[in-house]
Amino acid sequence: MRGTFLESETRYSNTCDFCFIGIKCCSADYLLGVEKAADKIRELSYRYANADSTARPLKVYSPEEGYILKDTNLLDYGNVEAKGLSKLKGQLEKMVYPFYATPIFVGGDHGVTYELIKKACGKIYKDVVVVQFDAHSDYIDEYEEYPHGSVMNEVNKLACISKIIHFGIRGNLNSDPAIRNSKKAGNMVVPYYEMSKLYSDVIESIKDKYVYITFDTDFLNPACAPATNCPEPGGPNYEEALRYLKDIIASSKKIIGMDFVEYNPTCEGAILTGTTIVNLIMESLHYMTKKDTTS
Ligand SMILES: [Mn+2]
Repeated sequence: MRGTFLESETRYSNTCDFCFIGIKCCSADYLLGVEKAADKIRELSYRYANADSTARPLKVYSPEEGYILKDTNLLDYGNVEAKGLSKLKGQLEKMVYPFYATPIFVGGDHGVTYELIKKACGKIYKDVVVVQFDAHSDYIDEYEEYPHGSVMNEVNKLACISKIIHFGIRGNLNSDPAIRNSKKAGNMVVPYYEMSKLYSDVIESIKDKYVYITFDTDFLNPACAPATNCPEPGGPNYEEALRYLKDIIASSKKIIGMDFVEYNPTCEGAILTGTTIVNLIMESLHYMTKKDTTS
């Protein structure tokens, strides 16, 4: 259907494995623009949709992996729209998507992730490990003032969550007390400069676990993803990000949900950044589908 992610269907079917859900929500005025992310991602995904206007099977071809999405059953749920986080909470509580589908939430600043994780866990999943791809720990203690910078602090209080892995943090906007508090709470801090050293520990700690992946755009090197509110110099490129996603998806018991946040299409470099995210989503869908069909 025109205008959806990869022209996918919007109607429910019992074969739907993944649900693309747009989050039109911005938690603070100084972050405005992120509520436009989901629709921009849909628009940019159009070039990968089938040229013959069929929704399925998706004929996205990669020289390395072949037809990556031919067995992927994806539904575009549409948007959840809310002015502020308390409204988002209400909207998500009302929202019903197929319980057997893995939600792929797209849009918003990082503040939205708390409600998204609650929704993805529902009453079903416990002992969930959150892998946070991010340049910042987002573990400061000021929820009211900086909801997107303290969101992981809140996530840590959720009963369904057993551990957070702050993956790839770097740059000079991090906070020493935040990192210390998170470690004290039993979480794992993986700075970018130690990623190769700690990588096997990361993979080990998610092995056979339910995992939720939250992907902040600023995790990526701004060379491939500049359109975000808090870009940080340096950091992983696209291929590195793909490898991490691939390994984490393969080692987990199941990915119970993903979100892609902090993309601001009103910033410079919106097409490049959005196209990078479209491809991260497509590849993640591919890795998850492959895992389902081989395990
Ligand atoms: Mn973040």
